[in-house]
Amino acid sequence: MASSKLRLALFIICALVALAPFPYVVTRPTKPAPGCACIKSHNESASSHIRINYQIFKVASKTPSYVQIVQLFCKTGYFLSLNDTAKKNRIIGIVNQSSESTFFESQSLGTSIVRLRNVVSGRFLAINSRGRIITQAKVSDESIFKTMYEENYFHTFTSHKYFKNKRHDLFLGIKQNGRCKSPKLTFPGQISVQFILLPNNNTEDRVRIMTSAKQNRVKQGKRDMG
Ligand SMILES: *[C@@H]1O[C@H](CO)[C@@H](O)[C@H](O)[C@H]1NC(C)=O
Ligand SMILES: *[C@@H]1O[C@H](CO)[C@@H](O)[C@H](O)[C@H]1NC(C)=O
Ligand SMILES: *[C@@H]1O[C@H](CO)[C@@H](O)[C@H](O)[C@H]1NC(C)=O
Ligand SMILES: CC(=O)N[C@H]1CO[C@H](CO)[C@@H](O)[C@@H]1O
Repeated sequence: MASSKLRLALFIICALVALAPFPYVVTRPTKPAPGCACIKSHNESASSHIRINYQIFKVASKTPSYVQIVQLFCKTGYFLSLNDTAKKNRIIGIVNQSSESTFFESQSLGTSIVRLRNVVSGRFLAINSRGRIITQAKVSDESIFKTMYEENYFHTFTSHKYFKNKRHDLFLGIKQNGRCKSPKLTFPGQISVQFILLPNNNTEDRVRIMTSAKQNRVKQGKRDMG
């Protein structure tokens, strides 16, 4: 009698052990990211989906083969512009076509591969590893864009280094309110990502812009030194 009770007890214990999931697998809490503010980390998970296009290293030529001064007019009605007095969101859309801040050097690095350098400030347009539009003082991989010629004279510009799902899906764009569109929220075919390139053929204009740009950079240099 006693031994059958013992056997039953053993059986129950064995069954429990066999059926119980490994507690350390199930109950181990997910590790919090080191030093994270939780709200931030929630949205930063979006940036972890940004991937690198390893073909970037095929961009052989680092010196542009061809340079042209252009203005980029977005289908939403704005000229791409760099406001270098603003600390954040330097890239904006403005409607004043005469503003010198709308002139960009389009530096060709190969077929459909360009850098866009704002003439007055000398800064390069770029998309960073978090999928945001930024500007940079120095040349880097992040300022390389692939440009595609779409129908009806429109061009698009996508990050050559980073992508979300498939290569070249982070577009430069200006929203209906003149602000930059987050490249992570862009899709081909949206009107906000389509630009007409207006080449500036006026030599006098060009010289004037370049001169004022140089003076600006000298001033900036002095400011940085002092
Ligand atoms: C540029 O930025 C400055 C400082 O934020 C702002 O006062 C000015 O209105 C901006 N210019 C344009 C054209 O948005
Ligand atoms: C447009 O930009 C030019 C050159 O910076 C400036 O002289 C003109 O006043 C601006 N026009 C408007 C409407 O802001
Ligand atoms: C500027 O030059 C391009 C080619 O170099 C030409 O197609 C275009 O018509 C010219 N634009 C103006 C306004 O002269
Ligand atoms: C807390 C926070 O900033 N949430 C935002 C995360 O990003 C999405 C869009 O990707 C926004 O809609 C949320 O407001």
